[in-house]
Formats: sequence, structure tokens, C-alpha cells
Amino acid sequence: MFKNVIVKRPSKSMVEGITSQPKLGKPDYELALKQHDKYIEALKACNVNVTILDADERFPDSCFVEDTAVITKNCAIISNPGAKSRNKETEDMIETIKQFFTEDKIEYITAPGTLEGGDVMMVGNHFYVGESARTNKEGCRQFIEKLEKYGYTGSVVELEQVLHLKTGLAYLENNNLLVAGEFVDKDVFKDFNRIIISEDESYSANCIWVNDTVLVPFGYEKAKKAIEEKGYRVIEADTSEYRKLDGGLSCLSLRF
Ligand code: CIR
Repeated sequence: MFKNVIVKRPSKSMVEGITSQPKLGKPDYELALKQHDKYIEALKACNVNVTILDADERFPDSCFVEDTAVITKNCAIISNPGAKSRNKETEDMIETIKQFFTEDKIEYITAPGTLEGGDVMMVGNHFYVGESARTNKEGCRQFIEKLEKYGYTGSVVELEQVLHLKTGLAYLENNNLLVAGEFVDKDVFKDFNRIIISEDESYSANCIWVNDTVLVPFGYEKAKKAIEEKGYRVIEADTSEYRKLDGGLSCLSLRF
């Protein structure tokens, strides 16, 4: 179960955030703020304490806090984002994480290693890490080495198409795994109870499990139904403005 969640308010500068889909247009900041309010409300309905950090205008993508760290029960691992414009987002996050962990339990991914938290999926005591355009081999190596210090294990999944590992995967506990796109046929996930997300709803593979509730992006009926059929309570949250920046539900928080 998660006790804490950290989120960061979107900045006005988010309209300049990184995107691979300029055709979707620029995010509407006011609408993004409202969606963020609702996201926080949904999290609070899952019995977690939500720490809300102020917006940081210096970093257009800084509302996507998930990429700055991986937080486990036993330690916090500060990432080293591969996207140049995002690399210093970790600095403020370190200060926040110090409110939850003593310094000897805080680890750091360092250059030449890069890692973004969106590439990490926790399944119990095992962590899958995506080798991607943002997370390199050395970042994966350092990450697994640090995990092992705390009794965890890790393994690498090479990404071919999507931005982050969790762009196409979401672990919903109880061996249930949402899978989309390039992950549908990957052998490494064949022993999970896979819930396959159809091509036209691929964005909805980025859901989050929070204490037996699953937050699902608004408007993806097939995914919502399939998750409900597994017995979860579902809360829909509209993330249309974050989608324009390749971001989704998991990217907007750190859960631990
Ligand atoms: C980026 O390209 O870094 C942001 N526009 C989106 C980050 C999404 N984060 C995530 O999937 N964990």
C-alpha cells in the first residue's frame, strides 16, 4: 500500500514542454491546472498523503515528477534525466525527498548514466527498467546495483518505440499488468495476467494503481471496462493537456 504521493503543480511554461506530438497542439494551461486539481482529488480519495510542490517556471516539464526519482520502501534513488532541459529538475526533488528519507538512504544516478523514473516499473521487490532514449545502459546498470544494496532486484527491458517503459505498461498488483503496443508480444511479460490495451486506446496503458483503486485516463472506455472487470475501483481523470506533452497519469506523481 502507498502512504505518500508527491506532485508538482504545472508551470505556465508547460506550453513549451517537450513533445513528440506537436499535431495535438499546445496544452491549455488553465485547463491543465483544473485537471491537476482533479488528479490531486482522485489521489486523496485513495487514502494517501499528498505533498504538493509549487510550480517551477524554469522547467516546462517539471510537473512530470515521476521522472526525477524512484522511491521504494527502503530507499530513494534520484534519477539523472536524459532530457537535457529536464536534468536539473532533480535538485528541488532531492530537498523534498529529504523530508521522507535520511541521507544514507538516498542514492544518486550519475553521469555518464542517465535514468528517468518513467522507465521504471515496480513489481513487488523486482524493478523492470527500460533502456530508452532517456535511460541508457549505464543508468540501468547503476540503478540495479543500487537496488541490490537494499535487497531488491532489477532487470532491463529494451525499448523500441515508446518514450518510457510505463508509456506502454502499468502494473496493477495481483499479477495484473496492462500492456500496449511493443510490450504485448514481449516474452518477459508473458507470465502476468495481461490486460491488452487496444491500439486505438494505447494512451490508456498509462494508468496507476493506488491502494486498490486504479486511476484511468478519461475517455478510454474499453480499458476502463477491462480494469473494472478485474474488480478494481476505477477513478477517471482527464489528462488531455498532459497528453499533448507525452505525459500521463503515472508521470504526474511519485507514489510510495
Ligand atoms: C518529456 O518528454 O519528458 C515530457 N514531456 C513527458 C514526460 C512523461 N513522463 C513519464 O512518462 N514518466
